Order: sequence, then C-alpha cells, then structure tokens
Amino acid sequence: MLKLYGFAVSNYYNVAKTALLEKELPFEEVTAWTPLGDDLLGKSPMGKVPFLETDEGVFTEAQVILEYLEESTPRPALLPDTAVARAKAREIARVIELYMELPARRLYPEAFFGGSVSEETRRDAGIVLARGARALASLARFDGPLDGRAFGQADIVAINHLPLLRDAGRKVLDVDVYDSLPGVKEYLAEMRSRASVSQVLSDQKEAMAAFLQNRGK
Ligand SMILES: N[C@@H](CCC(=O)N[C@@H](CS)C(=O)NCC(=O)O)C(=O)O
Repeated sequence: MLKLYGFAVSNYYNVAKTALLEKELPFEEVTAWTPLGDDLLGKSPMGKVPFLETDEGVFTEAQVILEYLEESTPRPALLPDTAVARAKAREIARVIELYMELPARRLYPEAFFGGSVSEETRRDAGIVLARGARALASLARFDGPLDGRAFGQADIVAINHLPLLRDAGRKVLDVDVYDSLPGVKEYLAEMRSRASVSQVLSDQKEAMAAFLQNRGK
C-alpha cells in the first residue's frame, strides 16, 4: 500500500494527500516530523516532507508526487486533456509555489514561530510575493476551477498554499495578497466544500496540537 510520510499540518504534505484522496487510492499516513531522523533521511535526502513510499520505490517533492499519481492512476484526472491546457494548469501551480509560497515561507519564522526576520528578507519576500500575486491574478479567474476546466492540480496547490502564505504576508508585511486576487475568497470557500479538501482541512486542524507540542521539544 502507498505510504505518505509527513505531518498533517504541512501544506506540502496536504497537497499530496489531497491528490491521493481525489484519486481514491488507499494509502497509509505515516507521521514523520522534521527535522527527520537518520533513518528517514535515506528516504528523503533533503530532509523534507512529504515523501511517498510505493512498492517500487520512494520519492520526495509534492509536485513529483502529483505527477506520479497522474501517471500511475490517470482517472479521475487532475490535469486537463490537452497539452496546452495541462501546461496552463501547471503554470498556475508553479507560480503559486515558486513566486508566492516560497517567498512567503521566508517569513514563516516570524509569522508563526515567534522568531523574527531581517528587513532585507521582508523586502525581498514582499517584492516577489507582489509579483507572484499579480501573475496569478492574470492567469486565473477564481470563478470556478483555476484552469478554467475542472478541479485539478492547480486547485490542490492553491487551496493548500494560499491561506498560509496570505497569513504570513498579513502578519509580517501587513499586506493582504487576497486584495490582488478578486474572487479568491469565494473561490476558496467553494473549494472547502469538496470532500477531499474538507477532510484535509479538518485533519490539519486536529493535528495542530500535536504539531505545536512537537515544536516545543
Ligand atoms: N519542495 C518541497 C517542499 C516541502 C517542504 O518545504 N516541507 C516542509 C514542511 S511544510 C519541510 O519538510 N520542512 C523541513 C525542512 O525544510 O527541513 C515539496 O514540494 O515537497
């Protein structure tokens, strides 16, 4: 059986988990906190979660897991059926991850973990985040699935990353990226009613106490 390693508070773990649920694949969740111990570094050499263990091998990176699931279990599809439409869906997911989540992640120590970040980090993250939000606003309309077709990978990435990175931007930069994304709140509310998303979010909420306790160790 597939085994998904990580923890249910992680937005990247939840990207992989949402896709597994959408594909209706049986899988086991194995809690693995970061920093990973030596035993698990063999499975995830960068020390990151999520990673997926299959009967034939184990691999890391949420996006790689999404692609693996799409290739190994094509139905229900989480990418559209033409090459250009697939490229557009991947473009949206990539913009959210590279130019929104990753810059915002540099603010997480201050936003969520009681630390502080430098003025330079604040400025650099703010510049990339604003460009990312502008790009996303021009690529997606938020009046249905982000790729304009059907629920899929772009939505899975958006649902799991946007609320977190928005929080970080508000807390540390006093900037609300949703102001640049008309319709995003309604879009996310609609997505939350989907069974897979609703389960991931409720598991995430439930896992928060264990996460905070583990961070205190
Ligand atoms: N690019 C990775 C990012 C995963 C990631 O950053 N996961 C965080 C948890 S949300 C993590 O493992 N952090 C521990 C670390 O970076 O050492 C992916 O797409 O899976």
